[in-house]
Amino acid sequence: MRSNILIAAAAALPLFIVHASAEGTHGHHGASETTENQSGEMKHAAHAIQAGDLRIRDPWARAMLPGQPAGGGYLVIENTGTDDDTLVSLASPRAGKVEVHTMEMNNDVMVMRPVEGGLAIPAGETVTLEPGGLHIMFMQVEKGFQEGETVPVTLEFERAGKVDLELKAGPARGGMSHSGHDH
Ligand SMILES: [Cu+2]
Repeated sequence: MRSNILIAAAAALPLFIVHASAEGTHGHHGASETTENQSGEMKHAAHAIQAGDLRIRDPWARAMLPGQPAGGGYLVIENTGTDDDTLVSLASPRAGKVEVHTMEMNNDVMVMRPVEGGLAIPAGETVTLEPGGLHIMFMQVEKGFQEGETVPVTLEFERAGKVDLELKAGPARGGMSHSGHDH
């Protein structure tokens, strides 16, 4: 699984993460978005939002550390219909700018880039935004997300239209409270 390869690669390297955005490049050191435990301990209220043919579930955001200017958000989008859709834009009152980013290794550097032209949600497929891979990036965040609070975000899809969601802020990076598979 591709994201696991990225995680493994990231764990083995001193990380330097670069946001390659349209407004220029800003980078930050640290394990941003890459150290999430992938084994699924992060359980969320099993609620899903239906918008047209799209089923959106497991929305959550990462609580942010003091001084952290950008935060990650994650969710799963399932297209149960027969028409492709596209996530064309995102907005949140908590962030000056919200984008969908890809994350990949490029010459030992973890690079995040905005998805150009919108994020395709093909008919019959499920697109997962998760730590280490595709993610929602909240940028220009004035007040960092605190664990336990909810972060409103509006997704706009080409076909399904606007969908309002709340992302519950989970533990900050490095502060994962789960320590095993046993609940
Ligand atoms: Cu990002």
